Amino acid sequence: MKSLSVLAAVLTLAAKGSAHYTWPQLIVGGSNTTAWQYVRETNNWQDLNPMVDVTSTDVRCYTSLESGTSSTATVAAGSTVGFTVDGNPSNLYHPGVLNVYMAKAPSGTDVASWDGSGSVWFKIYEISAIANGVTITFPATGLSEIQFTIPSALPSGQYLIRTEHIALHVASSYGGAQFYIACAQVQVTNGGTGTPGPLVAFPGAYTGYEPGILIDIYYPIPTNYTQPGPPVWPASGSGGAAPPTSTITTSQVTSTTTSKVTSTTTKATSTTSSSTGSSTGTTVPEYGQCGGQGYTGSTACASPFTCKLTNQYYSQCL
Ligand SMILES: *[C@@H]1O[C@H](CO)[C@@H](O)[C@H](O)[C@H]1NC(C)=O
Ligand SMILES: *[C@@H]1O[C@H](CO)[C@@H](O)[C@H](O)[C@H]1NC(C)=O
Ligand SMILES: [Cu+2]
Repeated sequence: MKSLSVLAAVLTLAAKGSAHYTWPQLIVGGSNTTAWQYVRETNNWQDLNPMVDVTSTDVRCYTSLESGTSSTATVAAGSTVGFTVDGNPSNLYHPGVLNVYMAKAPSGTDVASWDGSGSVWFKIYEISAIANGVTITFPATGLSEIQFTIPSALPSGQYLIRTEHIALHVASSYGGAQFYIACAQVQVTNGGTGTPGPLVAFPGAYTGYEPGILIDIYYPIPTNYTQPGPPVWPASGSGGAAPPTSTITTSQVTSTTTSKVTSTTTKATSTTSSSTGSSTGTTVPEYGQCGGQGYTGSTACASPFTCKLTNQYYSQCL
């Protein structure tokens, strides 16, 4: 097992440098604003790499290496704002889930000079995963932008908006989940009288061991998915943010039972072979599955990628 986790770590490193992305533009009033105008420039603005250490201060806004100043956009409570995705390619390429948090700058503090520390963050939007033990799907995957509503009950004032895509393609070992993060500065006008919450801190909100962060999305296919972080504020149905889509379970009892039997059987017949699939003549794209116990698809990777062992259940074209 030790060698497997070391290997997984090596593969995680090897996966850097391609298919990564940033969140440079705030979308206000339906229009893209200038890159890094309202969004604080993140450490990865050039190399596009994710951050993976949820205990680091960088899990807040990912700006420890940058000191660029950003402007503060004016947005009305109840209006729609968003972020664009830039990268290679310019969309949320990896399978993963999305969260958007906000935090209010203390009164008397200009949000432009506020670091977002403390238990101040509440979630206003999320796009979860849908799992039923047969398939797991990630509706955020492939989006080139996201848009969400500033809750109309949100009090007026200055806030940070933090967007986060958690990519889960190599998340089966601790530290494997990839966090693509950015924070924008906004002045919310025409606000309401709500009390946002629950409040969490970054770092602090995640340990990295949550079932939705430390997860093998490939084998066995999860029977359910638990979105990381607190519930969306305000709760679905009370106006404001779009309804959350977390924790959708189909035939949970049956799937769970089947899954347990399957994994017991698998353990009993454990093998070190990585690829038991048979080639079907088609090629597998980058990051696609190309082997693993029970896999019957193509084992040939599209050029220039090669099939690399992640664990006994999963090999991937990298
Ligand atoms: C805004 O940026 C997104 C993502 O890059 C792009 O898909 C969209 O076409 C842009 N919209 C406009 C109006 O330029
Ligand atoms: C699925 O649900 C079970 C039972 O509530 C839980 O223990 C497990 O962590 C969940 N799995 C995921 C991936 O959220
Ligand atoms: Cu990537």
